Amino acid sequence: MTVVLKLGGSVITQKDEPETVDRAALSDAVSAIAESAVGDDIVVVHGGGSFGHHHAAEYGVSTTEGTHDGDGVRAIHGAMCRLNAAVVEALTDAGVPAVPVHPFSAAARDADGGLSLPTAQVTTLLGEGFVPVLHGDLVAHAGAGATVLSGDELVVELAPAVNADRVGVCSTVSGVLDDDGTVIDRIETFEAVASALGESEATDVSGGMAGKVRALLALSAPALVFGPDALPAFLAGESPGTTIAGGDAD
Ligand code: IP8
Repeated sequence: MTVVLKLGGSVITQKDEPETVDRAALSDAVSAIAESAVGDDIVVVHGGGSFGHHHAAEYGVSTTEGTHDGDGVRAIHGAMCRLNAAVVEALTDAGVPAVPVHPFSAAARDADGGLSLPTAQVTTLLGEGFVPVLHGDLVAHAGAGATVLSGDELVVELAPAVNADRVGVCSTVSGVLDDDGTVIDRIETFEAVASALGESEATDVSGGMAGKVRALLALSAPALVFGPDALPAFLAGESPGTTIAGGDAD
């Protein structure tokens, strides 16, 4: 079984404290991964939380608004590398053969925003028994300098590259929520949930749940969106939270 797991930045960091890891939450996530890493091939991707987003806001950088300021690039990428080092270290301490992979060093966007992400490094590391740990980052962007590359975009690129059987998105909410705040059990088409998710978000692949759902529907592997408490269940092969059925090219 090959699994791509995204740990949301707001799950593993303290959102309102710049560059502060939520040690208890990270430790819980790491314990769950350490137990399941024995049997599965796992690629971990983590988001920015109070590391990347804090600096990205300071320099006005987003997935579409870039910067040519080298100080800004170093600040944002450097913060993400520090968070990545903390995640890799925690996994290592738990006995997981985790190794860092930094997307900024390899990926690029063309002038239309199209992402090119070499993945041979990740597939090879996985084949050699490592647990590659990638992170939301900056990416060289033709015509824009450097823009944000979100962990969600990485998940969507990586899942087909590693032939993932399952994709997990561990976020602070317990799934994709309906209008009335109930977790939607299963999503098969975007149309079925568009009104609940809000059309305005639908065009931004990395912003908001609508963009996330749209991108995950395009994968052939099922993707599950769930809260931190459900991570052990997901890694045990259960289906907590919302299952986004793969195969919808919409
Ligand atoms: O939290 C963002 O990654 P995300 C990374 O997955 C940066 O959107 C650099 C802000």
